[in-house]
Amino acid sequence: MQRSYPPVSIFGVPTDIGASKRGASMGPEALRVAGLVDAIAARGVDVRDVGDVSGPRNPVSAPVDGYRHLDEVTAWNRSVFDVSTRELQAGRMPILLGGDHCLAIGSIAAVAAHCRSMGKQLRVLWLDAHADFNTHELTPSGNIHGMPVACLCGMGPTVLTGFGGITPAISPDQVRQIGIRSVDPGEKRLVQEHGLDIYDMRYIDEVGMRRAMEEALEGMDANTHLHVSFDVDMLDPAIAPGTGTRVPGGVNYREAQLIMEMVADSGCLGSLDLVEINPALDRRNATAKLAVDLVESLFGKSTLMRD
Ligand code: B3U
Ligand code: MN
Ligand code: MN
Repeated sequence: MQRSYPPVSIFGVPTDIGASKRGASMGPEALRVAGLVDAIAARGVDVRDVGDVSGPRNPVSAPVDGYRHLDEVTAWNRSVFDVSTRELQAGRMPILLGGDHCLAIGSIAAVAAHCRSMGKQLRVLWLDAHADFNTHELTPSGNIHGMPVACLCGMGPTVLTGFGGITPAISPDQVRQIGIRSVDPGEKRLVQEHGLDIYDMRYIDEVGMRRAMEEALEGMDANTHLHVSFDVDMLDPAIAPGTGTRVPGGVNYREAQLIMEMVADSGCLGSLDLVEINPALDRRNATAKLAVDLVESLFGKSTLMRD
């Protein structure tokens, strides 16, 4: 099926400010070198690379009150929020090239505000090995890339929960998480308390990716904006070694393709984060190349007769 997509704006956010391992700051260039822009253009999409957002350097400091680099994380997310908002208002689909996953706070807050102003429903598909639902009290690391979903749901410092003027930006019932296999003990309790809809690896093993995705996408319609937040550590480290917090037993190549194809079939894709690629840990840019391959499927490229 030939689908039409809105024009796309790609922007890089070269920082690893929310992580403790360095290197995700090189992610945007790795994705460009792997041919992301041409791959999307080849799908017949009007795509523009609007360049990189800038922000403070990484001071590599210890957590304070449970947060590492809170001021810097706030500054980067403010810029992400502004660029995402600008592109959405121009009628373009923002694609954020991270950078670490803390940046989803700004991008999803922008999408949520935009959906409110347009009267659209928002669904967030969170592809990750981790639930990213920690708070400053629960976190084992102080790393804010382990907290974005909680911040978006209103649990976090006011500087990170207020983007877009409405707190919380989203509610847990708008989120579906796929690929989860590493949740900290306190985080697990919070996830359960808030009823987060998690399709963990055990569930995927038991029922298969097709059914998991059908359930995750259930209830969407033509008025739904689907935001995909893709942390590459969802993928099995055997195929995606270039990421900072590798967890064995992840999503395999075929399952990942199916996720992207089913999102494409929904016709609802409205925005995307591509985060946590760490070229310093990669093998010959394999993880960025795989991400580009998967993005092609997200934009409707499929095998055989379907595209
Ligand atoms: N849950 C752990 C590990 C983690 C979360 N997200 C990433 N790593 N990338 C934490 O530090 O919060
Ligand atoms: Mn993540
Ligand atoms: Mn992760």
